[in-house]
Amino acid sequence: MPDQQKVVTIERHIIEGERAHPGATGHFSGLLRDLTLAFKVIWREVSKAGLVDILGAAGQTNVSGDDVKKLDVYADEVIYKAMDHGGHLCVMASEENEDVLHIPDQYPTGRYALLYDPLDGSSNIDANVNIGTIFSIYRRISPSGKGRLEDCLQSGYKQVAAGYVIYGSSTMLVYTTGDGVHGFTLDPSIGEFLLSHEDIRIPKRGKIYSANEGNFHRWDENLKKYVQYLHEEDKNTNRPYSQRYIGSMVADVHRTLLYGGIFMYPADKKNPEGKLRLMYECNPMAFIIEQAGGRASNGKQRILDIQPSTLHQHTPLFIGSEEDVALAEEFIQGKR
Ligand code: AHM
Ligand code: MG
Repeated sequence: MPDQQKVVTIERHIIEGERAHPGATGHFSGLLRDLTLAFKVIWREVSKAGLVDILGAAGQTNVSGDDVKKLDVYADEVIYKAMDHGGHLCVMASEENEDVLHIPDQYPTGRYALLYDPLDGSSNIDANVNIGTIFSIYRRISPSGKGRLEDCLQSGYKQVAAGYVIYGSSTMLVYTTGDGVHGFTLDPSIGEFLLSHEDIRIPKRGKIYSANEGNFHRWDENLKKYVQYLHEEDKNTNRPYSQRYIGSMVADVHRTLLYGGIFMYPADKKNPEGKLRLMYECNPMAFIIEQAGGRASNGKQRILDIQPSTLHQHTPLFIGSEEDVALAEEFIQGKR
C-alpha cells in the first residue's frame, strides 16, 4: 500500500514515538492517551453546544477576571477527572484555577506535571467561532509523592510535550514532544484522531499579521512603527501584509503555523504585561512554533527562556515565522 494511505491514529503515533526512545516506560504514552480521551469528551460537548442549554456565563469570573462560561468549567473538570487517577501525573494546574490541582490521596502519583487552558477563546463560544484546548507537560522536579508548585513553575524550554486541540469545522489536535510538530484530524464517525499533517513546518516568512489593532493607541511608539511598516506598500517585501484576527488564540496561532506570518498580543497601556498567560498559552504555543521552525518572543527575550514566578503571570507575545518575529523584535527594541 502506498505510504500516503497508511492510517495512523494518534495512539499509534505516540507509541511509535516512545519506542524510538530507549528506556521509555510507557508512562508518557499513557498520559497522552488519557488526555486524548478528555479532548474527545470536550469535543462532544462543544459540538452540541448550540443544541443544549449549556451556553452562557456560569456567573463566576476566573482568576484573571474574565467571565467563565459553562463550557469552560465543564472542560476544566473533564481534563482533571480524566487525568487524576492514571498514575502519570504528580500535579496539575489550570487557567481556571488559582492554585495547583493536587492528585486525590487515593490515587498514585507519577512523574509528570500537566498545565492546561481547558477552553481558550471562550468569548467566541456563543458565535460559533473556533475555540481550543491548550496543554503543556513537564517532568516533575520534586522528589516523590504529591507534586508541588515548583513542578509547574518551570521555564518553557523544559517542556517535554505541548499541544492544542482546535474545535472547528473539523477538529484537530496538534502536538510536539520535541521531535517536530504533528497534526491529527478527528474522524467523528470512528472517534479517532488520524494523522493528517506530518512534520508541519511554518514558512520562514509570511504575509499576514494578526493583532487586536483596536488597541493601537495603547501601544508603545516602536510597536506602532512596526505595524505601520507592515501597512506600507513594497512589492519586494510583500507589503502591505494582510490582517487577520479571530480573537481566539488557538485559531490565530493555528493559521499562523500553517500559513506563516506573525501573531502578537503585545503589552499595552491597559495590560502592561500583555493579556496572554505564560504557562497556559504562550509556553506551549512557543514550543510548538519553535519545533515547526518558527520563533516566539516577548519582544526582548525568547518566551521559552522566561523563568516564571507565578502560575498566572502574563507576558507580551510575538509568535510565528522566524523572519517576521525577528523583524518585530528589531522594531520593538528600537533598532529600526
Ligand atoms: P481566554 O483564555 O479568557 O479565552 O482569553 C484569551 C483569548 C485568546 O484566545 C485571544 O488571543 C485573546 O484572548 C483575545 O483578546 P482580545 O479580545 O483582547 O483581542
Ligand atoms: Mg486562555
